[in-house]
Amino acid sequence: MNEGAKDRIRKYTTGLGVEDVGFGAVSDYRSPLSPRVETLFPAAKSMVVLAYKELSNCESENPRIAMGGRIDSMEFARSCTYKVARFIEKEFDAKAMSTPLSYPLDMKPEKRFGLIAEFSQRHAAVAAGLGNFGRNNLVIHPRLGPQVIFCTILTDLELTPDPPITEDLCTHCNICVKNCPGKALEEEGKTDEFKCMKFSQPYGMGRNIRFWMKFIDGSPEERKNLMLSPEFMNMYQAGFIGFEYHCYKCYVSCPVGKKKKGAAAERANHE
Ligand code: B12
Repeated sequence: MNEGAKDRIRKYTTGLGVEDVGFGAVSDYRSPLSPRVETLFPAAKSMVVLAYKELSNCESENPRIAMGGRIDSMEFARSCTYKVARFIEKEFDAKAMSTPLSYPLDMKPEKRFGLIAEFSQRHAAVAAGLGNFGRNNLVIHPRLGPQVIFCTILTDLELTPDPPITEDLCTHCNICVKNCPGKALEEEGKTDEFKCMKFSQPYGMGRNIRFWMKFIDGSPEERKNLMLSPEFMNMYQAGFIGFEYHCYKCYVSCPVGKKKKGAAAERANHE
């Protein structure tokens, strides 16, 4: 029943176009900062982790094109996650809960104002045998590299965990460290969040706080100008999009999972 259930979930999931799926035991989930899974879903036994390959949009220097691709991936991911969770509930008479792909986040100061998730997707992916941490602090998938986003479904269904990947997938070339415009990866095993966000989310919370501080102290004329500034318009847009990412350098500079140069052209010539 167990392997049969896994096969059926895998077949359904990949049939939706999801790139890969891994199965992990809740008891193997070890996130140093996020709460224990039992506090979210006491009966949870297994994690079904879905891996979604990012489109090549993230390679574009144009931030609208890059973020547009991320929005597409996230919408696709959210819809598939819901479908797979319902499939598990209906087919196996089990309970299934999705976990947030990125937000909502707990904005309390002890959660570093939304920097520590309820559930760490990277640690779940590692436990489900989908990859391991690279020098860029991202989880590298053996076939797809780090350009993957993860989303996990928790279930009370007992599923045999997939074996963890023991091979080090990072080539330790340090290209990600050199390519980070914010110098956020200098310390091994730690992303300096604020240095990262200065480039990855230039219209996020930091900018909002600075903007509104300026607004509070401004004269009526300065306030009017601030409301009509591109800065405000960009913040407005980032607000309705949700988190808006402007930097993908640690993601796209990684050589792992990249197609060999000229492979596409060669394939096209053979068609
Ligand atoms: C908050 C957040 C951020 C914050 C803070 C990042 C951080 N320090 O965790 C900011 C805004 C800076 C950020 C940036 C980015 N993020 Co982000 N982010 C999240 C989010 C919502 C929560 C992460 C969290 O809870 N962190 C707190 C805890 C888990 O971190 P931690 O325990 O301190 O772990 C850190 C270190 O200890 C170390 N670490 C932990 N264990 C181990 C083990 C080993 C062996 C090593 C070497 C390191 C290591 O790595 C972590 C990074 O600093 C997750 C989604 C989610 N729910 O998981 C996405 C997520 C981590 N982000 C993701 C991505 C893609 C990005 C960006 C590329 C932005 C972009 N353009 O998309 C950058 C990459 C920055 C980087 N290289 O680290 C993906 C990662 C996918 C992947 N392949 O790994 C996630 C998983 C979203 C998703 N659903 O796929 N992110």
